[in-house]
Amino acid sequence: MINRRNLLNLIGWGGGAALAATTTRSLAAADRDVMTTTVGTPQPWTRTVTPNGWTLPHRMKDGVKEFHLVAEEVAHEFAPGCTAKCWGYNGSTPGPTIEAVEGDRVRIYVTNRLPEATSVHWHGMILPSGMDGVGGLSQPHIAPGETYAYEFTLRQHGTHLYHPHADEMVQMGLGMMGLFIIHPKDGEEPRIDRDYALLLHNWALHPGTSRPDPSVMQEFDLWTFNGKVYPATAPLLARTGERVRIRIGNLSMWNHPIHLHGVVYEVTGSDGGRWPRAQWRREVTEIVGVGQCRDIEFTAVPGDWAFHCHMSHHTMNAMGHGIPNPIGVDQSGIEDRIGDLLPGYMAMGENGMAEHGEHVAMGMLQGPPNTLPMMGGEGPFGSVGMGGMFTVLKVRDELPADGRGHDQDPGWYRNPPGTQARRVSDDPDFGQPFRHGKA
Ligand SMILES: [Cu+2]
Repeated sequence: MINRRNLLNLIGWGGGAALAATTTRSLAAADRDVMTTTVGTPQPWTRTVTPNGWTLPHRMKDGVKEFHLVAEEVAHEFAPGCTAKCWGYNGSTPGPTIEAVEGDRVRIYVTNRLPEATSVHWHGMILPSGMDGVGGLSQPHIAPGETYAYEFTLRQHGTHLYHPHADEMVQMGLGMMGLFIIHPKDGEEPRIDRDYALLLHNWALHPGTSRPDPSVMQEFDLWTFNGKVYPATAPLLARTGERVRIRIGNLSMWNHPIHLHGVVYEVTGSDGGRWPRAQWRREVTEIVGVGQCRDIEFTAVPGDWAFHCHMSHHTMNAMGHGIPNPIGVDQSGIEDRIGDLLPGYMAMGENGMAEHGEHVAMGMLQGPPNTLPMMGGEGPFGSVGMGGMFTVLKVRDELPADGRGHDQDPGWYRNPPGTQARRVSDDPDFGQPFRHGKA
């Protein structure tokens, strides 16, 4: 029987990795089939989908699941119009998601194709000290050109991470990190219909440059879900009534309050696995601290729902720092006077900053090369005015059932009659609202 798993075994790692990179979405959609046909009985857990990312193929060897990571430089696109020379694994940042099951014995080869030494730490995992991947402490560093093998048994389940513990300011600042998902071997109730995983990161990719600056500590330019900024972040799809889990890991330099519209979700797990029910919390915003993982679950309700970090600067692209604040400042005449020195100068920001995005979209403003507008993304009713850590959860009645159709973007939601905000007047004096201090 040819299925995804033994197909990948047949073609080996190299071909498998290339195949996975090009057909991630269709493989993800087919995962559930594979898991049921491979072992004869349905797996009691649901495979994880990594939006904008991919899952690392493995092969079985003498009962051990073998994976192979390659640390290397990658050409990465944050969104069309903005690329950078980053570091990652197997051709991408974040690296591919490693997915396994509690009880598995795993052997993970790490080949170093970087110009400096590295190591891989398995973040949050219970393992022998010598497999913990701290260069110099638990092992010699992996020199350029060398391959090391890590081998251990997975004694837990949950949302975990991997990243270097060698020159980590540089290596993580340039994008070396990935998700490591371990499913519970006995399954979980209630069962998850769609399981998504997102890794949070920040990048000091200064306007006009193409190499992230690893020395920056706070003032980042780009904030990403799985290495993408909105509008390049893939929407998360679900069918009405499905139980959805979103796993969120954070290896950035900031804590991120992650907010979902449309539902009150439950925070149900972390690196520590799916928590006992009594520990679940009902929230609409959950801080995912640096080095933490959080799982949220909810029942999908139809609509287009914003899913984003609630730090307002984290839903912006190409942040400018230290610029003067012109809000409410009369700039009349300034344009002509500065225009003599700087042809094409536009005095903006007097009424807020939304016009920046509009002007860029209209082609009136040309930013530095390789630099995204501060905010972007067109919705069905105009500019969404956001970038960065933002995406849309799209829930529809008509999506395929059973967790399928992760790649079938249904377009924008059509609000049923009577359920959409509408204009009732364009007169500022409309109505008799009470306003503090006004007669
Ligand atoms: Cu944030």
